[in-house]
Amino acid sequence: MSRSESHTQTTEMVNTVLIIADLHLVVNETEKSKLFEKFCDQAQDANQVFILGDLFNTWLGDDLSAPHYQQIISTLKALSSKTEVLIMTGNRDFLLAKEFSKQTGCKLIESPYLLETHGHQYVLTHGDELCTDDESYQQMKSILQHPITKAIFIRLPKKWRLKLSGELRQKSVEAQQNKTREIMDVNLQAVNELMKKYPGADLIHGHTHRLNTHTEKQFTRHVLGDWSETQGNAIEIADKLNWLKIS
Ligand SMILES: [Mn+2]
Repeated sequence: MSRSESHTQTTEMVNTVLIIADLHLVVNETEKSKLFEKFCDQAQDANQVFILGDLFNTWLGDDLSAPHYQQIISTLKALSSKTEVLIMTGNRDFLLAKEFSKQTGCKLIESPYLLETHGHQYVLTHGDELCTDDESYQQMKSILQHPITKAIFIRLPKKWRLKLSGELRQKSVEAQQNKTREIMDVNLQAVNELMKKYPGADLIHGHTHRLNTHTEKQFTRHVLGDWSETQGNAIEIADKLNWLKIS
C-alpha cells in the first residue's frame, strides 16, 4: 500500500479510516483476492475499514455463495478481529445478509452512511442510486432489490437462482451496450439533492469505476475506482484525505 504523493512514508494506519469499493471479486481471480488479502493485512491497524459495495461480483444468497468464498471470509474474519469492518452492499452483492455478517464478523450498514472522523463528515454510499439518468436500471433495481423479490429469490432452489441470475446478467450486459457513458454516470442534480441533507459534508462513493476527485461548489466528491488483478485503490482518512494505491 502506498500513498499517491511523492513523500511516501512508512504505512502507519493508526487512527485512520480506510475506504474501498468495487473489487468485484470472483472465485477464480486469485491474484485480485491475494491483493485484497494484502490490503486486509495492512488495514488491521486502521480504526475502521469501510467497503462501499460490490466487494463480490455476484452474491446469490449467503447459503449459496459463502461456501465459494471461504478464503475471503476468513480474511475478513481476521481483519474484523483487529478492527471494525463495515460493509455496504452494492448492486451486485445486495443479497449479502446476516449469515455473511456472522461468518465474517463484519457489520452490514445501510446507505447513505454518515461517517464522522477527524472533525469532518463524509457521506458514504455505493453510488448507483445517484445514476438517475439510467432510468431502465433504476426501474430494474426497484424490482430486484424490493424486499419481497429478495425474500422470494432467496428461498428458490440454488439451481434456479443460478439460472435466473445468469439470465439477468446477460440482459444487463446487453442493455449497457446501448447506453452512453453519460447516462451511466451519476446525475449531478441527484448528487446535490443528497448532499443538501448533509451541509458541510463531503461525498465518497464508488459504482461508476471512475476514480476521481471532483470539487463542487459546496462539497468535494471522491469517486473510488474498481480493482484490477494487479492494482487497487483506497481512500485513507487521517488528518487529511489521502488516496492509496494497492499493489
Ligand atoms: Mn456497482
